[in-house]
Amino acid sequence: MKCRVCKAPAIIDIRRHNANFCTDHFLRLCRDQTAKAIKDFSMLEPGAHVLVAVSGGKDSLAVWDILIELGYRAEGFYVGLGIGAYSDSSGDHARRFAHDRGLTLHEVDIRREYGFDVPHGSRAARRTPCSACGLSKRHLFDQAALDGGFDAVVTGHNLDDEAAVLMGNVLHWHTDFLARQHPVLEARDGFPRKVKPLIRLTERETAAYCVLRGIDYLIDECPMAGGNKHLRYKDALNAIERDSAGAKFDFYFGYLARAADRFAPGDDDRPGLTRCGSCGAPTSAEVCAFCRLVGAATEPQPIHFDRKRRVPK
Ligand code: Q46
Ligand code: ZN
Ligand code: ZN
Repeated sequence: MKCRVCKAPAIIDIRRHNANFCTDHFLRLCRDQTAKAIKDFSMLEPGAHVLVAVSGGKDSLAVWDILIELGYRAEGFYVGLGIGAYSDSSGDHARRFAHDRGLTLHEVDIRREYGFDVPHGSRAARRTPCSACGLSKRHLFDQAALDGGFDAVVTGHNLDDEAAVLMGNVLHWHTDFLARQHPVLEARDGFPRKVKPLIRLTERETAAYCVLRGIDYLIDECPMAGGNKHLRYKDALNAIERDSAGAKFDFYFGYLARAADRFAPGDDDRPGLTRCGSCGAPTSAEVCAFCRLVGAATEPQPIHFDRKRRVPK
């Protein structure tokens, strides 16, 4: 197996490119693919000042590393979600990455700052953990990007993530979600610009990128991801990809090129937004969804007594 570019021994094969690569040319491929996604979708101006949503996993650390290599001024933002040992470890990985490279990592701990954690707060608020978690992260990333005057929020979503979300949206014809499934969401109505520069790389490639760059990322999956249907869609897409290399790429990029326009919302379709009475974030209700979540998650819970033993159950 030889590198397509320099004919040295290759360390990875990429079937959808029908090619093998040595370490140097694979790393260059990852940077070039990211730069191409940024250029093709006009994601960022050269040297833009961006806030990377960092979880300590392979994708967020890879995109942060690649953006620095490509000359962007990238700072990280980490949200402590209070998911037991998983959160402790993810925070450690994010901090170590930033510290070793002299990069700036901003942090918010929702337990300390808002008085709840994802496992307990989601139960009290009667939401699934991923819904409470996603809502909290979106709100806090948006707020941090606006407060810090960043040009955009960057997330590490890769081709597998986007193809799996697209599959779910198409299977159930969630046309409102399809309308928003674009690698760039423009800033509007008090929301910051959001971009996904890793859409041309698979998760196998972002993992290989981290290993070859010596990036120590958190391998463990979040323990609350169990019921996540996107994992099943990823499995289904991987099964298709095994027989038909490039199918995942064609599915997602074909959608963007030939179908996404049909679902784009008109200006009249957007809900009228006001400011949250509590935090000032844009919202279509009196109080934004995050502030409602914080209220429900921190509401005192009734204690049920065991009458016989006269102790809390
Ligand atoms: S961290 Fe949060 Fe993910 Fe865990 S609770 Fe779900 S959304 S699975 S990216
Ligand atoms: Zn090579
Ligand atoms: Zn609010």
